[in-house]
Amino acid sequence: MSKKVYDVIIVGAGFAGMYLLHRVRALGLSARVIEAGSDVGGTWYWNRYPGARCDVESMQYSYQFDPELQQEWSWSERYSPQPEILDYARHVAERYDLRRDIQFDTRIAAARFDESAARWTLTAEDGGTTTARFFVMATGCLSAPNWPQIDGLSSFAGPTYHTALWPHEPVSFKGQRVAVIGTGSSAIQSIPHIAREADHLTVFQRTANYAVPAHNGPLDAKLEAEIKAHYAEMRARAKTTPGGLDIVYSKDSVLEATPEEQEAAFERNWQRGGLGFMSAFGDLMMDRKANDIAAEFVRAKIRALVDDPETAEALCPKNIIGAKRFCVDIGYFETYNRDNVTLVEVKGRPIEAITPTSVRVHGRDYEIDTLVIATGFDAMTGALTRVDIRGRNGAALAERWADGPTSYLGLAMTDFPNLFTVTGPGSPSVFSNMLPTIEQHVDWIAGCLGHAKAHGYTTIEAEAEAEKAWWDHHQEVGARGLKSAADSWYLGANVAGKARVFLPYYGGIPAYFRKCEEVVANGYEGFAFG
Ligand code: NA7
Repeated sequence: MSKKVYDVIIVGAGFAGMYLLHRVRALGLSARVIEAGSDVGGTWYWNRYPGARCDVESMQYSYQFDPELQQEWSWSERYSPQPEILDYARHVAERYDLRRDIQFDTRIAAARFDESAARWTLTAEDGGTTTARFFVMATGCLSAPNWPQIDGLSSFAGPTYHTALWPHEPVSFKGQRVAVIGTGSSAIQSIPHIAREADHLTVFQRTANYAVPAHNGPLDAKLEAEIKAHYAEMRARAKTTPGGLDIVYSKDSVLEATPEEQEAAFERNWQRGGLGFMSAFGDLMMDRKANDIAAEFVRAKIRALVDDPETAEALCPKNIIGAKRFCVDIGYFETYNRDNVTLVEVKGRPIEAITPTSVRVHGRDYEIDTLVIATGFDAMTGALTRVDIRGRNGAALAERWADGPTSYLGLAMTDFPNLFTVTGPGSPSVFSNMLPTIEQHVDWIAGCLGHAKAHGYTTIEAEAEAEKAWWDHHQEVGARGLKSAADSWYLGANVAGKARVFLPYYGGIPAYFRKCEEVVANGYEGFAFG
């Protein structure tokens, strides 16, 4: 690596890292992006399993910082498939000439803050180092794969694929007996594809998940033209909603609605499809009785879609709808009507072992040729704590966060001067449409770097009191309603030994964006400059 001292090192060349590079260049700062993959795209570079696609509608899952970019790009489907989103990322890299400042195939292992020089030095796995004044982890919320702890996993003799680390070469399931472990979003997207190709597919399900149909199809040209004619208005409307999506959220109570009104509202949302299903009523995530009504509507749909009543019942989630990440599916439940698909429940009787040729559950061996692991991520914190980050006085981030993270606005941490995180814990991040949220964080960070440059500051650091006050508020908001009741990755509950702490900010986009703006308006309140 180069011995030059940069103004900014950015780790990650996903949508966050790419846009930040563009912004810091405009400030006249020198920057280097370091990326573990061989190309741009972040999550869309790694998650290339069959059926991978965005479950936010394409017209909303795109950059808005450049009106020309937003006008010139056309999506082919209502929900973009992964290869098309990756093409979009590559187009952005070309259009803004980003690649010349990105170093690919380099995974950062450690970062040290040198207090006397007020600089960060990053060390890659290959031993190379890069030094800069400022350091930004643009490493994504869902990028550190979570491997299940199952005896014998590494002894399996056939190919093993993790959905988050899918090979770049084509994978064929023809003539194979395949096992999928997990039934989260990645599994729900990939299972219909694998089932169509494999000889036999066995799905090992620990927790059934709620999914609403995508009703995907070619993007309606008239709709595209209409949105493009009023893109700015749509983006502005989206910023007034809790999740940053242009969806109308009802304030009505489901408990006060008649059964006919309930059915009509849920059916309307079911037919529209997608993540907006829970917008039908205002109290679905506040009251268990209200939530049960929505849950029962989806269970009835699952029972109608799946022929075998026993399988249908096993596929019916019994937990709070919307507490775990909602899924959007294309033919998922119908897949269980195929003769070559078997569902095996492993709730309360975990997978005992993986042998060289089988998955063993309750003393029975399910013989397989190929194993697909769809067990998700060490979400929100994993990509940050897997790098050995040492701040002031050698403070180690992973140690500091052993009992759960703390952060000021999901942007910065006390004792880690000049380090920013994009969509870090304590920011709305995964509770929102990620691309606009990334842009808001990048804009904020770029603004802060510009402020430091203009005033000749060499250090910026979150103040302990401000960080604590924000974190306390964030935890208090997270405990409201039903979101915190489930064992979800939003709380770190999916990773063995991980502290159970509410991670994404649940106060909604408008309140969060307002807070970030107020901090700036008050002279970067809660930050100390040196
Ligand atoms: P998720 O949503 O975390 O799903 C992981 C799945 O794997 C989930 O069904 C888990 O069951 C299951 N799991 C995890 N460990 C095991 C073991 N040991 N045995 C059986 N089953 C297991 O990850 P995804 O990749 O699907 O989606 C992540 C996000 O990416 C998604 O929400 C979108 O935002 C994009 P559990 O529910 O923990 O019982």
